[in-house]
Amino acid sequence: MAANSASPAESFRCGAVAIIGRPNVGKSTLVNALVGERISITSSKPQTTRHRIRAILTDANTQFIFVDTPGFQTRHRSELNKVMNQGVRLALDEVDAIVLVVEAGRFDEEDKRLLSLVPAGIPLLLAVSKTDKVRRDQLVPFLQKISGEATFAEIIPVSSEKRRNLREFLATLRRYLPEQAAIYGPEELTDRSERFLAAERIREKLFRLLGEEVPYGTTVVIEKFETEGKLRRIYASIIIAKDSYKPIVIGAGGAKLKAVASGARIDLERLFGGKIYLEVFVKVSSGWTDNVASLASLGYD
Ligand SMILES: Nc1nc2c(ncn2[C@@H]2O[C@H](COP(=O)(O)OP(=O)(O)O)[C@@H](O)[C@H]2O)c(=O)[nH]1
Ligand SMILES: [Mg+2]
Repeated sequence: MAANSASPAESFRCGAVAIIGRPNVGKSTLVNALVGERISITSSKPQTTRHRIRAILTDANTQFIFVDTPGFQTRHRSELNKVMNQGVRLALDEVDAIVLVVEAGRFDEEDKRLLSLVPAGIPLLLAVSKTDKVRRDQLVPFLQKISGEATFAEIIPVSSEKRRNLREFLATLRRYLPEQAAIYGPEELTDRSERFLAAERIREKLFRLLGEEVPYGTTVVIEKFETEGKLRRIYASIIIAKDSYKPIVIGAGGAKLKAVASGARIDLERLFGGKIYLEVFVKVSSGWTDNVASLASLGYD
């Protein structure tokens, strides 16, 4: 993908860019739209993303390393949320630029609080997301208003859904990256393993297919991941915090669990480019979201 119009003779740039913003503003959707693959999971529910994840876009003269972060968590006061908030802070320490994402037409106290966490000395760009949801005559005054809220190096309105302004976004961002050789190979899309991506994709289906509360008390671990030529055999457990979630996750006649597994399988076959055999089990681990030891063993760092 030609991300910008710089000539090939220009020196190569490579850098890491943290994508931050309150839950649900469209950070993961933006990262996926930029790299052209669904690396990071998304849903209409806040706090879908729980881990820092790098998604990499390499073209002829730039390597962008996007660090998608969980939004800064305010909704549930659990150990899990504490761990996720630490993750956002850590992400900010190791990047060349920071992109704060806000939703077109909305800038409130929560966004302001995030702004106050941004370290000085790193270029801060503002991406105004979901511009397809507002009228142009509403967008312009919003952009004017928001430019007074902080010193943004750039303000770029985008729509991930309509792929509006994404090339311009990349071309602008490129200017803030250091001149240096690529860190990742040209084919690499993420720093995360297939195992991690598989667990995440199952978790995405739980967020998309289950009601309001249950997804926040569930996680997914991969018990076994075997590769035989182009076939991947994946055995996964859905870990639930309460016994009472079990019938909800399984559904009548197992229908819900089946929908979760087949949705994840179809996505993963596309992402990995090969057939997948997927088996999913449900296990109870009481109160795992509040237990520091469980969190560590379930892969929350
Ligand atoms: N209309 C519209 N919706 C979007 C856009 N980008 C993201 N969304 C939706 O916003 C919701 C949250 O997106 P997500 O990327 O998970 O947000 P995150 O929590 O900031 O990572 C999802 O339902 C997305 O489909 C966009 O450009 N336009
Ligand atoms: Mg996200």
